[in-house]
Amino acid sequence: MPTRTVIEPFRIKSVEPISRTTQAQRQQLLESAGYNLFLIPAEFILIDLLTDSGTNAMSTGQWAAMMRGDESYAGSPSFERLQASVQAIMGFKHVIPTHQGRAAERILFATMCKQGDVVPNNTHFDTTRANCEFAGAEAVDLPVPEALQPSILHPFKGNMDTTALKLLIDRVGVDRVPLVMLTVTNNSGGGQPVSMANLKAVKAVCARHGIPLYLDACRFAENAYFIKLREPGYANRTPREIAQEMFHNCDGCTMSAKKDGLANIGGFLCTNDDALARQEENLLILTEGFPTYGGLAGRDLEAIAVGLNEALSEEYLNYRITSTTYLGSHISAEGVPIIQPPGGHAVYIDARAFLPHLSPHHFPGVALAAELYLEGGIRSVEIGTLMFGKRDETGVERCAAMDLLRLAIPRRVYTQSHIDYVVEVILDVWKRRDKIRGLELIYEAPVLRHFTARLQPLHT
Ligand code: P61
Repeated sequence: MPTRTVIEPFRIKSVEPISRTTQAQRQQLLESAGYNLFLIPAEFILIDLLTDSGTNAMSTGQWAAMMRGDESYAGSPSFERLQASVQAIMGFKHVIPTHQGRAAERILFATMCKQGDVVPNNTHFDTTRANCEFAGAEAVDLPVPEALQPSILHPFKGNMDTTALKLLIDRVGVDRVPLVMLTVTNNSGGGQPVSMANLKAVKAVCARHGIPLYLDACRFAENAYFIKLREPGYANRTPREIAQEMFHNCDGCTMSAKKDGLANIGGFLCTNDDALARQEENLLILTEGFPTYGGLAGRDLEAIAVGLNEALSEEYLNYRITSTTYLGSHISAEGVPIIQPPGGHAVYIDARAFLPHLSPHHFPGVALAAELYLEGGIRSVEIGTLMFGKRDETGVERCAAMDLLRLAIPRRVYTQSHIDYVVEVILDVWKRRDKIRGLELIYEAPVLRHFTARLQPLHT
């Protein structure tokens, strides 16, 4: 078979205009947004790579399914279809719908954790960490050492350090570890996958201590496809079979359907534990809604039921992973430092290496995000000291382990020429990188500060 271009496995039926701005307008917009791209209105963004969450383009199959969404308050058949889809892939006994991933996290941690508990994860994403801490537990990240070295190649940089997990459980005592989580793929660590072998090794440690293992399953299909591509023994298995095996080794999951659910909103929480499920449903009723809709419209449940299956299509996953790699390899070929290899849903630029003249205290990831916007109207997100840094008791900033700039690719939204444009803009900024100034904070909220923070350029 000749090697041909991997094409987008869809054609475009409905288009959404995107608007250009001038550099002078963008400079003004940046200043009035306090150099925080979350605060720039979307109409002034040309290519939006802020997130792959909820920004997916839905298929004709999903739109058609939405039309049969049943909006009954209780016992909607749309919920039954969602439940059937989830159970066919994930196999869990209880499926509890929520309005998005973080609602599932809040209910999970509120039910399972108490003050002083410890929750290990390969790397908690920010909402997961915040919800865990809000429940009084300590969120501990246990990535493998390779995960913290952006330039080295490793097929499964999302893996958890199982030795560190055993040591942690021995140190704090099994009674303080109500669950262990694995984030697939590991978003904060570069969209890197977890291998099946690592997942099973983590499960074995958990099982020895009677601790349940939960997946933060947002990008489970992309993780399954990486296992197919990279892990010996899986090349001839379908992504669906691999996903089934992943979930079979777990006791529950949280899910944001805004990622590999290919929907624009929604999520769910799963467990095999009857008593826990009852408590979780009671909490759901208090704040989200009745257990057959959980804060979603019936049509949303339908979109997710179809989307979960589409996300496991091998042709779709091949296109998805190839197009993310395309962006990563074109910028890294010119010297731009990225987390290697490129992730599933995003390319992560190592902002500290891109801007070595900036101290991490001056937010190199945020400064680089501002420059990409100024240069070409591209919106990205910092995953670094603004998102994860913390002040100690004396008010001194403790920087994050890495300062990354994430270019997240919405699913089925942009074409190859959009991505070529992104490459050109990044390379133009790369050429003038030594002129880029750092930033200082002028406002920060007490939690999840990156959403609303305001910054200004440092005076030189
Ligand atoms: C994202 F700037 N992710 O990556 P929800 N777990 C994991 C996620 O990636 C995740 C959630 C749980 C987002 C959206 C986002 O500061 C930010 O449905 C691995 O968004 O509640 C979400 O799922 C939560 C972007 C979230 C951010 C927080 O872009």
